Amino acid sequence: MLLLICNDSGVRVEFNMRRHNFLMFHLVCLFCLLSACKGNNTPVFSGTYPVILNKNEEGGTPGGTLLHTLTATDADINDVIMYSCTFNPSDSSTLFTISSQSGQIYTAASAMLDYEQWQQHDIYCTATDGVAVGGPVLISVVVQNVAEAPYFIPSTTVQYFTLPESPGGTLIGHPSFTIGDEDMNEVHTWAKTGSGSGASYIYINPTNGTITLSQDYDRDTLSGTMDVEIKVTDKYGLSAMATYTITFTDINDISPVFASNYALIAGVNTTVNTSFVTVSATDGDATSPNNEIMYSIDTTFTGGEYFEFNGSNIYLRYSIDPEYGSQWTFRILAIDGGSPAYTATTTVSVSTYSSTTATTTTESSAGYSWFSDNWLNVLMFVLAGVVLGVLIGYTCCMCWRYKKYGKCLPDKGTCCDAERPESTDPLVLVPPLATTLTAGRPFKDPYNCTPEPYSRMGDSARYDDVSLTAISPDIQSNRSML
Ligand SMILES: *[C@@H]1O[C@H](CO)[C@@H](O)[C@H](O)[C@H]1NC(C)=O
Ligand SMILES: *[C@@H]1O[C@H](CO)[C@@H](O)[C@H](O)[C@H]1NC(C)=O
Ligand SMILES: *[C@@H]1O[C@H](CO)[C@@H](O)[C@H](O)[C@H]1NC(C)=O
Ligand SMILES: *[C@@H]1O[C@H](CO)[C@@H](O)[C@H](O)[C@H]1NC(C)=O
Ligand SMILES: [Ca+2]
Ligand SMILES: [Ca+2]
Ligand SMILES: [Ca+2]
Ligand SMILES: [Ca+2]
Repeated sequence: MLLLICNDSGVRVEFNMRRHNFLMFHLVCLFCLLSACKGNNTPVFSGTYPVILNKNEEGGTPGGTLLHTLTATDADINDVIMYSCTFNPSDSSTLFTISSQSGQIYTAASAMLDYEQWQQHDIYCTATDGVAVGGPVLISVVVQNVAEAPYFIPSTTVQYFTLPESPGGTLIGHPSFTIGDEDMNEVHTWAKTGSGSGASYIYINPTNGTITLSQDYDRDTLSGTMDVEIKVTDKYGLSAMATYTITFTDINDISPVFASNYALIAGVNTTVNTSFVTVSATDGDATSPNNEIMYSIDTTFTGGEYFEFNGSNIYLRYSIDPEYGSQWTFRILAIDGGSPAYTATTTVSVSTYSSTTATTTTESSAGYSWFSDNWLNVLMFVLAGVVLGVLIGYTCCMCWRYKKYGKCLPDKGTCCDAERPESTDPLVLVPPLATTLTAGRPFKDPYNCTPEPYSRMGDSARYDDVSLTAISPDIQSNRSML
């Protein structure tokens, strides 16, 4: 009887055999030695496990990085040890490369650790000599988060917006990108960087990036294009920037304005078929057609057949015949090209005067006056005023005299009696006059007024001082008249 015991320490054979079985014994022993029953050692991992590796995600741990080298030993010197690993999660297998012979564990060349996807990869590895298996041991790769900047999808640096000139508060529009960010639980904040010509015109909602006008934008006074740089920042302070270029289009929000009403003077000799006035209006809008003006005439007025309107020019159609009127008033309309259109009107008054030339005048707010422009007119006006004043004064004087003396003009020779003071002294004449008068001395009349009898006498004579002691009847009658 043969008893074959195979165990780790070798082969022990106990037998109680018969000789004829001896050959059989040898064959069996040979078989045991050559095959399963030979003595074998199991590979043993050296080092301490589990191994925990903290590795940064993404670029923090580039592809091909050596993470760990497995080392197992086998007492059987000739045994070749092969390593193999399994992964938890199983998808992690694509992230790592294991060299089965060297036991080196690398990150895969084309893959990256991603904290946001898996925070930990457990790698269980065994070593085998082909018969016995050592392990498993655990290598844990713990992925560390790395802050990543937000980015625009699609990638962009400039955004364009177009909108009509608008009041403050108007929504400007939505950028054509969305924000991407690899980090978990991100919070993004929007802001202007402050650069760009339009920084003061834009409000950006800090939580969702909506942009609105912070104040009125008047295309009619501003250039129509502005830039504003915006920035979106994540909770780690990482940011992305883009420039918004905003274009404002002109809308028809301003009416045409006539400089003035027109007061015109047209004469019978004003040339027919030749413009005698050109009306003009302005429109404050920035662009065509909002600021283009078409003029037209409102023909619903009497005498309209006289006037032709072409472009902005007014013509006489026929020579003015004063028999058919001397005063016309009509309206000229200025209509801009916007949609809807705005209209302004001005009044044109035409009156006739008899002159060989037509004069046009405008009643403008600047206070232009044809009259004061002409110094000759002013001079004539002043002279006329002086003459009128003199006439009025003279008339008043006459009236006063009439009221006081009962007649306008004094009698001849008594012109100054009115001014003679009321004398209490008697007028003394000393006769005989003729004897005391001496030639060569002027006759001195204290009232500068010679009574008629004496003035007649003194026409050709010269007198010395005269004392009149006798009052002639003529003089007395004069005095009583006063
Ligand atoms: C952004 O937020 C403001 C105020 O909270 C809101 O009025 C607006 O509609 C939001 N915009 C978007 C695009 O969600
Ligand atoms: C003015 O023009 C009209 C039409 O254009 C013409 O019939 C008329 O003879 C012209 N008159 C003068 C005075 O030129
Ligand atoms: C109006 O003006 C245009 C150009 O100024 C001229 O060609 C046209 O003959 C005028 N029409 C009339 C009716 O005067
Ligand atoms: C118009 O002109 C003619 C000659 O050109 C002249 O004889 C006539 O007096 C003028 N008429 C008036 C009202 O000025
Ligand atoms: Ca981020
Ligand atoms: Ca991250
Ligand atoms: Ca306009
Ligand atoms: Ca406008």
